[in-house]
Amino acid sequence: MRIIVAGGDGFCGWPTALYLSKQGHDVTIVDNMVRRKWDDELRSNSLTPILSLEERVKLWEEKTGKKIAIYDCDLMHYDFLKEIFKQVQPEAFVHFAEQRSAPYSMIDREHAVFTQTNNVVGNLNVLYAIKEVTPDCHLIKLGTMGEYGQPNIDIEEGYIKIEHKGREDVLPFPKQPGSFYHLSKVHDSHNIQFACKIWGIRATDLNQGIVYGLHTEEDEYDEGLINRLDYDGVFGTALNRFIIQAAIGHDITVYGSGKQTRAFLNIKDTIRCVEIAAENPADKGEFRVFNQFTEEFSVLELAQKVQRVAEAKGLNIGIEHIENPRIEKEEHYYKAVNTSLIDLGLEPSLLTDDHISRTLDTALKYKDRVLKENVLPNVTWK
Ligand code: NAD
Ligand code: USQ
Repeated sequence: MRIIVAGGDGFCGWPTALYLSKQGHDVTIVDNMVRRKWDDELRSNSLTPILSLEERVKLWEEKTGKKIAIYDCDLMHYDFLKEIFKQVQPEAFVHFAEQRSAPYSMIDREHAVFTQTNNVVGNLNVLYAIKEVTPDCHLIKLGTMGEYGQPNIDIEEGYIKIEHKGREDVLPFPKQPGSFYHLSKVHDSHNIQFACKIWGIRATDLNQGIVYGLHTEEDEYDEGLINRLDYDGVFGTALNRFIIQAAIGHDITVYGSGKQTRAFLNIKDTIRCVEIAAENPADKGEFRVFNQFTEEFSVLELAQKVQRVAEAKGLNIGIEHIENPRIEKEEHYYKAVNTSLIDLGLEPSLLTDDHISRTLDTALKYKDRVLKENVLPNVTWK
């Protein structure tokens, strides 16, 4: 299958591109390298040293004989994007290419406006390119579980049957996102649903939970293929961040009580879910929503797991409950449905101590690269 992976230089996109290439797909990466520029802006870095995208794909070809084409293109530049669609004629477009940090979107007005413009307009351009060039192309869009927020009822996969004043309908599940970033994903979902309805586009919105992990089978070919790993207070996410904190001997930063519960999945499952979506495309005009996660944990539970695994390696790490920089519920009900991808063949890689241990070993290997001043959060919602 001819597949474009937009955002293929990023944390989810790079291992997905390698995996799909290994499976024999004809993969093209579209990315404008802006994630690397945000590191410069924030004076931060990836824990793992990463090669340039050109060097990465060259190394992949040397190791496997498989070619991945790359375009340094901003999805905001419609003419260039449309030209790429004409040249590649994609059958699937996997869309990871957005600003994905909630704290980054909450820094100030400029960052909120940038996040929503980059994400919403970029996604609209993709929808128009599909409509104008390859109307059969399946859009596989990365959304987020955070679109739903934490309602006091079970979270369904995209839609809920509502009975109201004696009538009933199946309607989009209510959205209560918790940052301007998460809101951008809600706006994207609405735009995609509308485009499916009016133009007959086929789309799958993958409402993904928090991704943890680093290694996949594909990075075993060479250390130079290693993925990026974020740890700072802006781009680092709960579990990975805690493992890196343990590696540098920093107390684990639990915001508030840590009773906040979220949906999680291993990066290996991210790539498999995208493959499953590609192999089972949505129908023409269908706006399909899958909840892409495998397990639910509270933040404190994860901190305790990391503390325990670190202790077994002789690292005594504390857990610090710091004042929550976000405005979010800390005590809440959380239960979400995630059966669609499992019904289509996903076999979850559940979180084990071994998994935490392996990521911790890599974090220990690169711990001297950590810029310690970036570990505590410095963006608040207030
Ligand atoms: P990332 O920041 O590591 O990668 C995103 C990539 O997209 C970067 O390489 C960046 O340069 C590129 N990009 C951003 N805007 C672009 C634009 N306008 N044009 C071209 N390229 C652009 O993020 P990630 O962690 O890989 O996340 C990928 C997607 O998955 C995002 O849409 C995110 O919202 C979603 N997601 C991520 C997680 C997670 O835990 N990482 C969880 C749920 C959903
Ligand atoms: N948290 C801590 N300590 C930390 C970091 C985070 O307690 O050091 C808490 C936060 O307060 C929050 C929870 O952990 O309650 C999750 O925060 P996060 O930064 O790990 O994740 P989030 O901001 O939700 O964003 C990440 C990705 C985003 C994706 C989202 C999936 O950056 O791209 O959309 O996870 S979800 O959470 O399902 O919306």
